[in-house]
Amino acid sequence: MRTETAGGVRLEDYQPAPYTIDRVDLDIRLAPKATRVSARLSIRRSDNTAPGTPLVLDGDGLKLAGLLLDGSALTFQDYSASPDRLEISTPPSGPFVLDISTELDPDANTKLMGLYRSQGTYCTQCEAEGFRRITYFLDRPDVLAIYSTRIEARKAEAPVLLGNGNLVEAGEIEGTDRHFAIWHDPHPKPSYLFALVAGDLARVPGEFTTASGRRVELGIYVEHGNEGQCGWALDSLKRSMRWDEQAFGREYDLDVFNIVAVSDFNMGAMENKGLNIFNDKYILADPDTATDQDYANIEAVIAHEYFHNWTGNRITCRDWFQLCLKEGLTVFRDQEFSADERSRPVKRISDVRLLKSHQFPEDAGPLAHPVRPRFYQEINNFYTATVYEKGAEVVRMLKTLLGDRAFRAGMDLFFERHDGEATTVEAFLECFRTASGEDLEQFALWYEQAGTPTVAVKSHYDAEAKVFTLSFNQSIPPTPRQSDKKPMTIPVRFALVGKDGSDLAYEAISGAEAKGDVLKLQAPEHTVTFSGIGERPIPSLFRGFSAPVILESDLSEEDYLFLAGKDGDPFNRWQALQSVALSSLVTGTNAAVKDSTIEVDDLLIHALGAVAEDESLDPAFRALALQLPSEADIAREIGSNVDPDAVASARDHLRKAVAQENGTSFARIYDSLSIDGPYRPDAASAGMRAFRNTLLEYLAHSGIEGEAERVRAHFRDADNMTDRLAGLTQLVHARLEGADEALASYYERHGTHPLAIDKWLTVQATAGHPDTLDKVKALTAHPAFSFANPNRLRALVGAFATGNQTQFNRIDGAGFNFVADTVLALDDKNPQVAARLLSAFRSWRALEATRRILAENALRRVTEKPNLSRDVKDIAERSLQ
Ligand code: B3K
Ligand code: ZN
Repeated sequence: MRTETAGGVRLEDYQPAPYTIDRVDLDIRLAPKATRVSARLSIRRSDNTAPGTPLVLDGDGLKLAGLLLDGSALTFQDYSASPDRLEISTPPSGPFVLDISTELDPDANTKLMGLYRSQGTYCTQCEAEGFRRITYFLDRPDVLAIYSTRIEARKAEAPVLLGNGNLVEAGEIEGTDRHFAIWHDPHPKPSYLFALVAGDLARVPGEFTTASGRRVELGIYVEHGNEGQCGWALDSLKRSMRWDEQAFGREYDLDVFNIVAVSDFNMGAMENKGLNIFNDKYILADPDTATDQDYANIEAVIAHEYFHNWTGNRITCRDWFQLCLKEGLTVFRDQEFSADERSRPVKRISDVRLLKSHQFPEDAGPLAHPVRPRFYQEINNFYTATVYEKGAEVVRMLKTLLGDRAFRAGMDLFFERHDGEATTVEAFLECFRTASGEDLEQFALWYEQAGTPTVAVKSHYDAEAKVFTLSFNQSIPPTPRQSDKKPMTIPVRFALVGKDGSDLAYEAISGAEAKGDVLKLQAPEHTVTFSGIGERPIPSLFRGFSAPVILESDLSEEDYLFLAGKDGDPFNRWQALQSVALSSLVTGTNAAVKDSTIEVDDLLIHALGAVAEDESLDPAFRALALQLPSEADIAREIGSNVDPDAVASARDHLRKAVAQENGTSFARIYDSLSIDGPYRPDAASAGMRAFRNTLLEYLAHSGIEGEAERVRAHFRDADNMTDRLAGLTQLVHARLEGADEALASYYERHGTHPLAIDKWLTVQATAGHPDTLDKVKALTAHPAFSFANPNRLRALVGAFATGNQTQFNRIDGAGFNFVADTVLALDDKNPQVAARLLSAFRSWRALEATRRILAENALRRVTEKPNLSRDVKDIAERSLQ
């Protein structure tokens, strides 16, 4: 698949595989330093392949220990083998069997790709190209085979042996201390979905009966002692299984579904067929160590991986350019699941916040790429917010444009037509075209064009003619390798809001296609006219964030504040307040840059106070509405020449002003909020805590006498992690008296729980204080920190790089240098995690000149390392482009 000569892989070079592998029989004899993998591959020539065409299998760092073709040894002229490649020069023209033995050293595998050990447990990670680190293979997603896996290990070392599919046989090997298990997966799958786990693990059992009556045994496997932290994950799994039946008509298709939690994992989780492997962060939860956000994340990730069983596994990707076909779609599905399980508007706001904070900066910087890229150097660098989150937005827009029924019909057709296939974005869209009759040619540009479109809107009301006009203009900025952009199909869900807050009816509409409350923009400019409008309306546009665009509107602050109080769409109420806060924070930043007084906006301050007081609103919503745009949000809005210190000053200033002005009311509301009974992770209780903790943040930064004591008490009296962490964060970030003692007492309580330690590291790494970098450096030597563990590394260095705008972007460049040094030190050991860390530089060009030069120097220094990994090299070079 990889065309090394071209220096990367291109979509237009796609060719079907010259050979097909129908069956894979693996015999894996595990040993920590010398694992023997015997792979029997049943291979045949593809239809259009000329007889005698060489067979080239992928490898990555492999040691060949044996090779037979149809049972006979090959001579040296018949094959060539290197760690990265095995070529059979003239394979038989009919079907044949290749027996390949390789020898692996799982203990030495620090990349955590292929077969490795985590806390003594053998486990695998094969997506995207990890299977080639286990055996030579056509390691590409369009080669679908049926796998049988025999796993053998020392019984004492690995009493539990797990593989994909159903267990067919297990037993002891007489006269030895070893045992085995044979797993068979009847569903053809690509190699990236292969998995095995072997270790001394505890099993938390469950069961589920599918709609058609199949009884499925569920198992969650964790390290001994963690059994009590799996209840929420198991419950989330059962709810996901039911939801997929109800919402999409998708049933589970094996007799077992196992999940294993491991503590060393490069990402969140992996959807291997019938054997999901998870970062333990997305499994383990109890009230004392997990926050409400952790509970919500676990629910979402469990659902996401489970939903991949259909969108990803049964229907997979033809090639890695189609990654969004499984990822964007599956994110959309998990978002919908969480929305149904929780509050839909609150979920939507959270998702949009994530999109804006992660994907918008990516799309605006040097790493911008289309939802479906056309070129890559290293595919692992394309598991991005653009492929996942923007990919999900594209599916959501499809639903908005086609309507619920046609969307579901399109999905049904996709499952019906492509089950068992490795397919493409085009095939996916074709199902919706067939189901709806709509032409989706222009819509498909959402997959092709990178960059966030801007939609500028001007409104005009002619009272005499009773006509209201909206003029739309769309533009898409140039992005790397894409300078000219075509206009896109943009769905605008809208209403014209009258004085009393109701949606006004209109007699006729012209200037753009409209279906119900959705306008379809297709041209660079549209002048949309509404007739029969008896009063000047305030337009509420992009309700529910109906398209991932930047809206530039001519509404005044008063108009926005009106919408913040009256809009029938909760998302736009939130958005309206954010817009006002953002523009006020940009003005404040400009003042801070000039060292002049930062004026505060009284209207905004009162509006925030009113939201806090409004009991008709869901507390979870009030929490979100009260949270000011982040420093990164403000920086993005400013766009260029950003001074992160000025941004932070403006934000701190506004936060303090809001707190002081509303202090009495916030304190009263805080006191009135109490949650009776033991901790429960449901959305309503979590929303209440989020609201109370948001008020606490304001009070902590208010400087009002007595409030520091409130924060100390909040920390001290907390009976759950959500509140304890909120108290700790405010004590540390607001530098209140007692912060150090709180850090020490937290450590004493949670020092043996790695996931709780991660939170302790992150609180310290994200404090916007001048001594933070020194503290972070010192923490890298703390016994609880481990450079080799991705979770610890992300919690400390990752959080510093992405969650601490002022200190990562320090004016002396020390923040950049520290992160660059960490990337360099990590590069040989775990390039994937190193590359991800380096992408924290993605917005460096938007900084003011001094910082910009220092960031560029740090990036250049990274590129100079000899033998730099392909992963890091790709990110560094694209960042500098
Ligand atoms: N499919 C995996 C991600 C694999 C990342 C490989 N670098 C998890 C997920 O998206 O569900
Ligand atoms: Zn996924």
